[in-house]
Amino acid sequence: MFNLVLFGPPGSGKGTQSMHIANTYHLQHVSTGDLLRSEVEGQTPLGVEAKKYMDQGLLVPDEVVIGMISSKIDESPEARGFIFDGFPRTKAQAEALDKLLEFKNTKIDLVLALDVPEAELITRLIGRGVNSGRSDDNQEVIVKRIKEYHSKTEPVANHYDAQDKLERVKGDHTIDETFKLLARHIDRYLLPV
Ligand code: B4P
Repeated sequence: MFNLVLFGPPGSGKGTQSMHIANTYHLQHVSTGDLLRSEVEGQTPLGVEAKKYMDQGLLVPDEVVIGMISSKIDESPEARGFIFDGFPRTKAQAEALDKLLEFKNTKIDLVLALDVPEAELITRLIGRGVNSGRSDDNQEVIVKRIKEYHSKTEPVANHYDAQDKLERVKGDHTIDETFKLLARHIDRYLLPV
């Protein structure tokens, strides 16, 4: 089994690249953003709670997200591996994921961190907001999400750097060019299917 974390600030292209990677390498795509949005859409108790945080550009509490991930992994026992998109986003989530995977006799193999300048992130997210209707893609909330990233999520990179699993990739190229840069790292572990 091969497990990959795609890491980066809001709008760095985690969701976009994860889909390509999941298709190319036959990995199970797990996006906490998508899972949370589907709970919000279904107006489940979890979704109603999560929406309060997401609409303000804040991270959803760790225990909510960690529980969701555990059941998602259990749904695909035959998977070739997982690509975690937007998770872990705090040190507590990273530690919980390490424990969870150890319990399932597996581990994170590689963490690819997308680097994109802040001005480009804001342009992309405002652009996405025009079409997506996402309530967290407006300038005021985007600025809060980037602030939340710097204070709570950036330290997760150190967690994986200390385990010698972190590779940084420039993510301000076109979608195809960025994918090629990411694939170079993945190819060292796994062949496309
Ligand atoms: P997410 O859904 O994870 O979304 P994101 O970080 O905003 O976007 P991503 O990096 O995936 O960018 P994308 O590919 O879409 O999070 C949303 C919210 O959910 C969080 O703020 C938080 O509240 C909550 N949440 C999620 N996970 C959580 C967790 N683990 N713990 C707590 N809370 C959590 O790309 C953005 C745009 O750029 C798109 O329009 C795309 O088309 C464009 N784009 C991508 N690559 C490009 C390129 N190379 N060139 C030009 N444009 C590009």
